Amino acid sequence: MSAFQQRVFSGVQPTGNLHLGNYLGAIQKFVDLQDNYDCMYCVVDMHAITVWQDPNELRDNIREVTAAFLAAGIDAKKHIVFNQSRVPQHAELAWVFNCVARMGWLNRMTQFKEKAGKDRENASVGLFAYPALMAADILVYRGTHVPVGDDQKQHLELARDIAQKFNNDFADSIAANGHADGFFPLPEPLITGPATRVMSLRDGSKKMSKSDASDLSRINLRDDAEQIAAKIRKARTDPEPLPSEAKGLEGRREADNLVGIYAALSGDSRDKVLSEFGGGQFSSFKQALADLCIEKLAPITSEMRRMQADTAYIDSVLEDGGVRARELAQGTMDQVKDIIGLLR
Ligand code: AQP
Repeated sequence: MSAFQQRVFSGVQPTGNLHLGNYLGAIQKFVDLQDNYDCMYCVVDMHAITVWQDPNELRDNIREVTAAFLAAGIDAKKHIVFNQSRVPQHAELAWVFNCVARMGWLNRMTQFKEKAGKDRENASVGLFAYPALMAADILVYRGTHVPVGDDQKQHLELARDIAQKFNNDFADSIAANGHADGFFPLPEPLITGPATRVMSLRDGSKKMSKSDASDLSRINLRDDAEQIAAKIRKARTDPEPLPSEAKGLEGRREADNLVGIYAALSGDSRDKVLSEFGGGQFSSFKQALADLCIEKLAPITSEMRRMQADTAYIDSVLEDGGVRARELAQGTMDQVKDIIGLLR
């Protein structure tokens, strides 16, 4: 039996173009976890500003992600939905973690290398320190489970390393403060199901991403039925018919991606999907995929649009969530200060 109360934490950045990858890799799982865990779902706006954001667009995007959470079925009364910057303890704990994490650890983060590109000298310090803030996001609530897409695996491992090093560095003080099993849990990534890394519809070697210059590469949660159908029709494939078993998808990245998307949307395995579509041509499979995608996304996207028009309601959800999150976060920060020897 773990000494830590189980708690789910995860976040989505309000950087525009929320897409099917964000939905299948993260938001859909957030919804499923609600029945079995206490959950905190955060619009991570302080992560967004590690890259410059237009202030008006940022405000809209924060509300859009919140609307997506609610429209997908997250219960903000039973669980906690809030935006990160309302809870200053995230930044406070991130500073402590900046002092625990090692330069070498952060230097290994592939996301920083990809996002900073060749011009590393010109990247923000925030972009480099991003994983320490992410560790703080989770651990300021002593979160134990983190549903994320596959791209966040390395950051989650870093969060575990930071938690472990904090527990080791301050072991005596932690014990003296009454914690027999360390102060921070080692948060577990929940990376499960057939769509942990949804790939670009134009290039099966790149993940579907908000910042891809080609809008055809992704299905946006803002897209209407016609746009979804057109993007799936134009999605890259190969000339072979679909295999009848999942192992036949090996080395066929684009086919694997489309079958994975179908499986995640229908709640079936790749094998089950291929038992229906194996041997067939892509054209009929794409039609079925477009229909399924529209059937699953249309109710969410129309509810999102309705909610986004009611900014007062969205803002009230975030405010209420912020109050409840701050109370929990302050409890952790008080203990962290006692453990590390800061007077309060
Ligand atoms: N393609 C994806 N497949 C599966 N899961 C994905 N996620 C993102 N892309 C995919 C998951 O969605 C959650 C929220 O992601 P985020 O907004 O915090 O940041 P991100 O990973 O940087 O998103 P993008 O779309 O890839 O943005 P850019 O273009 O800025 O790099 C996370 O759980 C993530 O794993």
